[in-house]
Amino acid sequence: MLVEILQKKYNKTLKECSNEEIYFGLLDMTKDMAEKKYKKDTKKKIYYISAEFLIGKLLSNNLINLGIYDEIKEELEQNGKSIAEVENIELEPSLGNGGLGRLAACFLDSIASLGLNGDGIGLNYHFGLFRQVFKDCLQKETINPWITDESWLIKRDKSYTVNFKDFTVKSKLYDIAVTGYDNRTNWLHLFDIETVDESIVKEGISFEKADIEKNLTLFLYPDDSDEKGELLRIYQQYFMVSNAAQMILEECILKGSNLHDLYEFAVIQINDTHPTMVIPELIRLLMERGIEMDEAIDIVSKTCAYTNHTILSEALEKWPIKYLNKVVPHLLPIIEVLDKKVREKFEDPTVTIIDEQERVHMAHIDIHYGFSVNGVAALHTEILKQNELNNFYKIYPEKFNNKTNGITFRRWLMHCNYPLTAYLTDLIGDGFKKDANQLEKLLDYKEDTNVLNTLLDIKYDNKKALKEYLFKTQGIEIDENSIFDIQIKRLHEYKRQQMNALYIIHKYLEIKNGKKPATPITLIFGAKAAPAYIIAKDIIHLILCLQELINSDKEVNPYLKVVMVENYNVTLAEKLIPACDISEQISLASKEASGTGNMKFMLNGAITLGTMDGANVEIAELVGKDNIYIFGESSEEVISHYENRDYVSKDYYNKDEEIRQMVDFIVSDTLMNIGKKENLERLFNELINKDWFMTLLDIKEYIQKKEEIIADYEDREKWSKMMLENISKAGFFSSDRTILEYNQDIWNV
Ligand code: 73E
Repeated sequence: MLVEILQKKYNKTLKECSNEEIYFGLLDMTKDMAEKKYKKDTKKKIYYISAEFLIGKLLSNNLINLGIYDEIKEELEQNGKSIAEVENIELEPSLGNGGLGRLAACFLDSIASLGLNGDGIGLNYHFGLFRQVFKDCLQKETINPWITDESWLIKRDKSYTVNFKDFTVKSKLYDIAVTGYDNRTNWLHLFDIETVDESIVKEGISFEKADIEKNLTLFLYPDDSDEKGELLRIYQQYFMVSNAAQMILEECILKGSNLHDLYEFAVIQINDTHPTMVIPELIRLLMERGIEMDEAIDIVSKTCAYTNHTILSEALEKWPIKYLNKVVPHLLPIIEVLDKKVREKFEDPTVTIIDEQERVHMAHIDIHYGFSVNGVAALHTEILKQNELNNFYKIYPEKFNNKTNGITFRRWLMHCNYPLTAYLTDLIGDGFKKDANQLEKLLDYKEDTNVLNTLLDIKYDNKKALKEYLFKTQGIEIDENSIFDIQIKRLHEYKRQQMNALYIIHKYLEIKNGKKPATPITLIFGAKAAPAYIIAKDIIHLILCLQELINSDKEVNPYLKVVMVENYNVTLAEKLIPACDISEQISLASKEASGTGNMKFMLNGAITLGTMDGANVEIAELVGKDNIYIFGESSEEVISHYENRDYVSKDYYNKDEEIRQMVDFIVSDTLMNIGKKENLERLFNELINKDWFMTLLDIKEYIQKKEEIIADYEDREKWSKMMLENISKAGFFSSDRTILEYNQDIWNV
């Protein structure tokens, strides 16, 4: 079929086509096949609204899900072509920044793969999240264009009118097919406007924030450190949800809803608070269509469910009424009624929607006016119930439920780790591809030396593949015989990349003093820092300075190497994860709601070094304490430090010589000669005077545990057994399991 498409499109044979032509041929073919697998709407449908969908490249994923990957791979090989090179042509859509967006993408995959009728709704950001480049050991931001003339986007003939206070826009809709694995096709609906003007972006990623008609869908999370930036965020959110609400009502009416029964036709999952305005917007639209306000509120409350992804207070959105009035004044009368009703029913001032500072608490709207509130891992949900949202839990215990996150094994095993998938299929059959729990069959081989050795061999080959990829794409050289210790995630103080950096200093000083590790260690980082997050950027600066120092020190570099990959994204994650030995999951306990990287690493046979936080807790329960390396204070202890305000980083610094040595090194002449005084000093001061996320609290135990895991790496048999245990128990973290739970407890479609 591909041959015919290429013949028709380019008048060439497969052999004669360039990789680019083959890519575009496959694109046409796949889009066509996917469209044919679309099934008519069922009565009730899931709408997953999210500001982010970090979908990654789609070609291989779609070929796998359509069941033609092997066939195409072979056909290309027979004609002297490589699927990997064809894949390189595709640009990664940049529609998300981290776990929340990647989760949304995994969920869409599972919804379709389970044959459920459910679509995603979001925005078509032209430049998405910025592209990260390093210059002088600093992160710089540039645009990240990903939309080409021919792409996965399908332009639809659909448009809605969205009214803002001062002007009106007409939306246009693009769809991307979401192919289920051996199952139906659903859609990711991405809204955009015609008037966006890419040329207004000047140096880096700066642009005129006030010109909304030109910039509305240019960037994901434009810098919101000033008022204009915050207003733009509100414009984006309202544009997203107004389109969503109009589309949902239209579809439901078409299926026969009289709108009084909307909740029998639609369930809306609100992914964090970014889409919260869908609640007042739907109420408004129902009232426009003649439904009384009280009933409209009731209908919407039975239709919407909310997922909370974080307890970090800075991430819980609170929009000033003043700003909402500038953008969407027509929503305020509704929000005021929602607030009034809460005040009539409850005396507790902490559960109101509008606070004394005239700010609207978006999460409070979701909790009062949605029927379900879920956290994303067992510990996280407990913390929501007992601490962060306790006052709400006391009012609505029945609304709270846990849905431990998951990942799609199609992308995070079958696609990214072809050799392991093939080997597992040989050993235990391919049942695990649809029923991830069958990975447990691997446990039958836990004493089988042959199997254990093969797992080690596959890991080694993946390390070599990563080495080649990094050399080719980033000019970075690494040694496949070293231990690959990897920390890849958004850069944030609570994730404590700075603690890992302090470990590097510790190891560097040790090697300088003549204590050399048995096997060389390669520490790999990948992380983008939000453009306005100064300390996060300083941490990147520190890591890049250490990279430069260590990699050019002949005494140290045979034993230690530091690599920070540029522009970390899904494509890089797919190469890094299968090659990893040690998975760094070292957040301050209580702060990482779940984590999903931790699951991807485990599935690919990496061993976790982590705190009892987020889904690490569930990983530890599943694999048992002999197959994971846990350190650090517990979430209860950490929460009590915050309550009692009794953590003083300076005390840790003063009383411990070793800690002092590591921290002081940040501002040593050695590093100052490489890096920038301002950045290094700022980070140093932050660590000793504030350290809000308690790096120094756990650093000693961290170093100790890390030495232990590194020492255990030498025992190859023990290590491969741990790998096998981790792979076998990863089935629980399939997003198919998560989605079945969402459907059973929340959606009921
Ligand atoms: O622990 C992760 C979690 O695995 C959490 O930090 C992340 O969501 C993942 C999926 O559940 C998350 N991202 C955000 N909040 N939590 C967030 C908040 C504001 C803007 C962008 C992302």
